[in-house]
Amino acid sequence: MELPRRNRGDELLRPGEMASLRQRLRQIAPKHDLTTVIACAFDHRTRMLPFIYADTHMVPAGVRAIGSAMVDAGFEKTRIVLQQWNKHFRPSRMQLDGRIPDLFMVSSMSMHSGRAMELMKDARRIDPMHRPLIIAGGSHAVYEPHQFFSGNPDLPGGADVVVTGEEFVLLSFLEVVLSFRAEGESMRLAFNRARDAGALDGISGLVFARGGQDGVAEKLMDTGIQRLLGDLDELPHPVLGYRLLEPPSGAATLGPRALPASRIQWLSPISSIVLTFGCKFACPYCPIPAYNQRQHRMKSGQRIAEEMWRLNKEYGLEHFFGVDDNFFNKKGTTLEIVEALANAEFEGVPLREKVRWYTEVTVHDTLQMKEHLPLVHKAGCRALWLGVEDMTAKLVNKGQSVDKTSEAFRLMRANGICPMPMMMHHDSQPLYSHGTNYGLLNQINLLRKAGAVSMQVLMITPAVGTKLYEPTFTDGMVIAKAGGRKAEPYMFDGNYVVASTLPRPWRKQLNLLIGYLSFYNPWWLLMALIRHKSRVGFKPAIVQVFGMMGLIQSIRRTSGWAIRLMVGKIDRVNQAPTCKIPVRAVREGIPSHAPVDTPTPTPRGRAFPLPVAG
Ligand code: B12
Ligand code: SF4
Repeated sequence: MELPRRNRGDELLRPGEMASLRQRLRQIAPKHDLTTVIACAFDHRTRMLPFIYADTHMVPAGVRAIGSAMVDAGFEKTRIVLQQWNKHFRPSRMQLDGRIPDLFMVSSMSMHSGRAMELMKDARRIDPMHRPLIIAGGSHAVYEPHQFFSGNPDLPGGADVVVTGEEFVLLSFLEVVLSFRAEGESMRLAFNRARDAGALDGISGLVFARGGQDGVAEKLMDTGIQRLLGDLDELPHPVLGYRLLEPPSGAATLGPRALPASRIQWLSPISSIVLTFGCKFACPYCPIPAYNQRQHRMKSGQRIAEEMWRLNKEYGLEHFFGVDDNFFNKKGTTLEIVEALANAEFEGVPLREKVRWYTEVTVHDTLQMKEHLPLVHKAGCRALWLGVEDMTAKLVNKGQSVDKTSEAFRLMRANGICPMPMMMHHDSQPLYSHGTNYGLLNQINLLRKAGAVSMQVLMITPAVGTKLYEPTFTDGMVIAKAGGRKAEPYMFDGNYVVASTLPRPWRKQLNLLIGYLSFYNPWWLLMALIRHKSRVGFKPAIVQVFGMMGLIQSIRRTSGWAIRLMVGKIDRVNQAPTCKIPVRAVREGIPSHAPVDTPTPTPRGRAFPLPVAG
């Protein structure tokens, strides 16, 4: 089920709304002297191809954005802890500025949600008088906020409140809670009073518990879908978040100081950066268009240039990864940004001499931009990731075909931009097909010939927040257990075969590895070295080295699962995860974030199942 959309015309915040909220908070912040720890949940068992380097060498933009928003609003005493770098961090032992923090925030993707729950459980070991207010956010919170709560009195835990939106929702929440906070009072007590007074009901983008004892939710209140920030120039500056990082360590506690600016570029040589959000396509396995409520949101070219320049100047960052869903989505907007980047100059130095950037696009839109690719290169772009999925467009059609993909790749290479295809493997695709382009190896071969520099192959997996999510379960495809091993959340990352109608899907698991092996191997490393005089230079060779290292991890991590799929008993489920805790919308109607079949008490307390949407 996709996230519902707000009423037409009411999807976005009013211009200036975010800027004035930031301003108001700055006025009240000095009275409150809050300390905050923001943890990024990360499960190290997910470390393999195709994300093996980016997962730990690019500080996630989500926690940085929340950190930037806190500092910008005047709450300077904030620290960001990455489980990527601080595997043994224990919230129950954290101290910041000599005291237990007022706020403990956790950001998580769905596949890291097991770790996120452990972090919150550990934070709840702090004695109740001093325990911080626990706030969860990030993409898991957006789609399955109920999973951050417990309804089981024997296993209390989870968050006090879940933010299902972005910076604006968090800052609005803090503004209201602080307006209830008496001097010296804990944020948790202030939150309880604000919630019980109904003061949080008007903030769209929250889920919190009502009733029950601490850590055990009797029912959940859903305040609805957030309004999105349309003009991304109103966001706090990303330079602020980098100052808050906890240095990597094996300790359970926090260090006395944040990571010095001089070490940032060594630990996080790639910087993710928000440029645009949204995509005009509507692929049924993708939650992005619905999350963005079909809006295309952007920063101005000038703002992007200034951000890159400042991040480069303050931290030496040279490589930027745009977190775009489809950067070439709207030609006019794209041209405005790339022209600004190509022409930007600071302190007499052209920006393009200082920075390189990379992002995600589609084949269709790359061809629309073909005459502008020299400008895109001039602006500093050196690689583009493209969701090719299936070159024959049998799985999904977003304007790609063998000829169009090959043409787009050749044009990119000719302009010094590395094409980085992302493929999807599925039940009906064979490993190899005679005389057609349908097989996985056939397509990988075609992509390599067309100039692909890297290769990503993921197995199609049920993605929460999509039209295909529930049907994948009800069709009986989703594997709950194989050979006695449970398919845990961290395995729903596309690298494990966890959804298939085949009786023995181990072949699919093996196909993924064979696909990678056909692309990343010593032979193609040698070829890449021999051909280094092309416009993309040594980049393909460097990618081959990382690819082979990642492949070793992929083999190590997924072979055991392949064997279980081959010889073990496979148990499948035919119902999508539901929420046992009743969820209620603060206003009339169906709660926006409740999964299908969740009990939803009406304002009069009657329970009825949700209709299947989408
Ligand atoms: C960059 C990226 C990556 C990078 C991450 C590298 C890094 N270290 O940053 C790489 C390439 C490694 C990656 C890999 C994967 N990714 Co990815 N990725 C993205 C992408 C494109 C951008 C993320 C980002 O930085 N966004 C910008 C920031 C500012 O937004 P944000 O993270 O959403 O945070 C905002 C809010 O969520 C909120 N928020 C976030 N945290 C918190 C915390 C608190 C307390 C609060 C209050 C609010 C809050 O406020 C933030 C500011 O607005 C998103 C899609 C997207 N456009 O967001 C997908 C996305 C995060 N990826 C996704 C997935 C599924 C994956 C993979 C499993 C691959 C796959 N099958 O697609 C792997 C997992 C790898 C791993 N081991 O972790 C999904 C996650 C879905 C989910 N339910 O969790 C997303 C959302 C794409 C999608 N399908 O919708 N990914
Ligand atoms: S083109 Fe990419 S971002 Fe757009 S809907 Fe399809 S998968 Fe999602």
